[in-house]
Amino acid sequence: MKIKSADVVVTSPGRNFVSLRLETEDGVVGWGDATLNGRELAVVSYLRDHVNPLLIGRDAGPIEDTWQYLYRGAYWRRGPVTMAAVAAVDTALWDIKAKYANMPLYELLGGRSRRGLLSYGHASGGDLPQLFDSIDQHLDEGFRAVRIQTGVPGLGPVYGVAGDPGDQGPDGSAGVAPRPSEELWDTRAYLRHLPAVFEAVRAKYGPELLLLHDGHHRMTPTQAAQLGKRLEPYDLFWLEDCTPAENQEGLRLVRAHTTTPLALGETFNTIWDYKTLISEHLIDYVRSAVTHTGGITAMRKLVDFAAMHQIKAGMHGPTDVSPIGMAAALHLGLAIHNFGIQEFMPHSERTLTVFRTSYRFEDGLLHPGDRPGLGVELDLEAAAAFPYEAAYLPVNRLALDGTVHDW
Ligand code: GCO
Ligand code: MG
Repeated sequence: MKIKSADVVVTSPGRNFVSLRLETEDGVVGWGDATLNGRELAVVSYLRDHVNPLLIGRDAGPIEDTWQYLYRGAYWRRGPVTMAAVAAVDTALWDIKAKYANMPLYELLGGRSRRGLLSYGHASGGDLPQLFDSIDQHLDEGFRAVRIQTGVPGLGPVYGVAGDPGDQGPDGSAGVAPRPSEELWDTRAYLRHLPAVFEAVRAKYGPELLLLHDGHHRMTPTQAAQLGKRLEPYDLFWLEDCTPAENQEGLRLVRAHTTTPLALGETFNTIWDYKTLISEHLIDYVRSAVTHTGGITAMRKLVDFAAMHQIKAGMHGPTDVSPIGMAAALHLGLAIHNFGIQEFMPHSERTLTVFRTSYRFEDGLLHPGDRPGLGVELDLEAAAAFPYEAAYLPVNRLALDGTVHDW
């Protein structure tokens, strides 16, 4: 079960994806996702120049040992580039192990804990009629939960709302190079506007529909506490990334003032980033992706730690997580007990001509499928038709005076 080859595949079928392909001497192939939106080539180099040479000739079996070897052995720990690279190796090794066992990965992780994974889609609109159309479309597709984002009166395009130049639609941000687009922001205008949006949505759709919102790190703890309080009557499933939370203790203030459930962590990359948030139960859902948090091995430890504090998994699933990373989340989410919800932004048809998936979405639930391993194979020939395109995520500035702001 020795690793014979380790290769990085970069492809841009509408947006950039970085994938790691490991092959054992007896021809078993494992795939890992190493996509770090807007900084893709840094991970490519980390893998190609520093990690892959260490993998050749190494036994594919001892996954924990390889994880520790790459994490501790580098001396320089943590960080999004390192952890995306470690994640890709770890995920590819789990894919290989499950293929050897001839089982879908979730079986190796303990077997299923549920029929499928509750998932939420992104409903958005510049104004209420557009938002309602988008919600209706998601309901028609079978979603039982929707994330609600809208434009803010007086502001231009807002990230996360359909039509925004830096939007996370299926074909995302590819092509916005050579410079990030810039958007203008006004937190007070946003705070005045958002409660009325949720009031209108609840009035139209009733109490059952699960509603989420992403604050995208734009508030201070005080502003987040105000928003959480004002949204309480609308019974949110969660309010996501209300602050950047690098200062984990800041969430104490938010928590003390609102019972709106909080989700956080899509930009975090280790369990340490959550230490205070989890041990003091300052959040309700962990948002990390397998892709950005060191793989299945590390994500499993994180969700087990969260479980001790009644905190659930709500793994990040935007289109910049590749279908390989999405499949990894689905296998893990199916197996663990403390699963909460899975974000699901379907990839474009073009992306799915490169990544051959076997996961499915039925009646609002996602299922990873029953093929051995992750159940996703990358078609190398199809991938080669879509070379890398430099692309950036947008940058946010305050409308008042142009100060760079969190986004
Ligand atoms: C989400 C996110 C994404 C991120 C994107 C950055 O909740 O899905 O906030 O839209 O902004 O993944 O690369
Ligand atoms: Mg988010």
